[in-house]
Amino acid sequence: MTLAEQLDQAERTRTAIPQVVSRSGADADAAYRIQEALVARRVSRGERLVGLKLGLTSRAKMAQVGVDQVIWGRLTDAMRIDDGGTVDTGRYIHPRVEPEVAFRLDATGAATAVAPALEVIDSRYADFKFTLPDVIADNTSAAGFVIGAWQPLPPGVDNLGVLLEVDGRVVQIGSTAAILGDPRRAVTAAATLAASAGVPVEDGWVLLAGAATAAVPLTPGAHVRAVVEGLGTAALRAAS
Ligand code: 0L1
Ligand code: MG
Repeated sequence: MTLAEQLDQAERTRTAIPQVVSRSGADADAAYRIQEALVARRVSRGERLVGLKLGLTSRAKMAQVGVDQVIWGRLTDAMRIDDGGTVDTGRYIHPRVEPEVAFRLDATGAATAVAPALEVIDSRYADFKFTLPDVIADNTSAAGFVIGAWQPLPPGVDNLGVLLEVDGRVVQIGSTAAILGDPRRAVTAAATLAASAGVPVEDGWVLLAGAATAAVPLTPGAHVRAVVEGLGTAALRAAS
């Protein structure tokens, strides 16, 4: 089996695997090619590319997983969860959830709107442990996302308070400043990364700019909400 097939199978069977990509000697460039092949398998099964994500854009996230570079991945329609919708954690291996800011992009890669968001991440590696090439090949742990109501772009989004609530209790506090210093930098970074990878951005694509805090485990029955100052909320419920 190729490395992309092993990651695909891990996701589909909800079975964690060892760090096969770094063990193969793949570097970051090779890992992005594996990611492309992995997502192509999803597309060949009928999923549609709907956007991009940046990962590890904050120090909190880098410290949480011990990898210190910004990385990017691909979002498909199958990962979308309605705002306020319910998700079955049985779809995942060991899911975590984190509060984000999302941008809607036009075909030039420019942002046309902004929204509060939640990202569900789920490493396909045992114990959520990986190196840089492993996590890149694993499509940056992408698993699910919720977008709150789109808002017109305000003059600044660089220092908005962010809360992550679980069952009405605040479990993480952060600021959008944690996302590359200003989440708008994610828009520029994503346009550059997509162009260098030959990925044409489509009008209406979503960009998950990155998390404002560390991620927390997504457990059955949990009601999770991201609150972003001035932008509103994005929420999901994990089925019990
Ligand atoms: O969206 C993210 O920041 C996740 C990147 C991959 C690392 C992780 O699984 O936490
Ligand atoms: Mg994220």
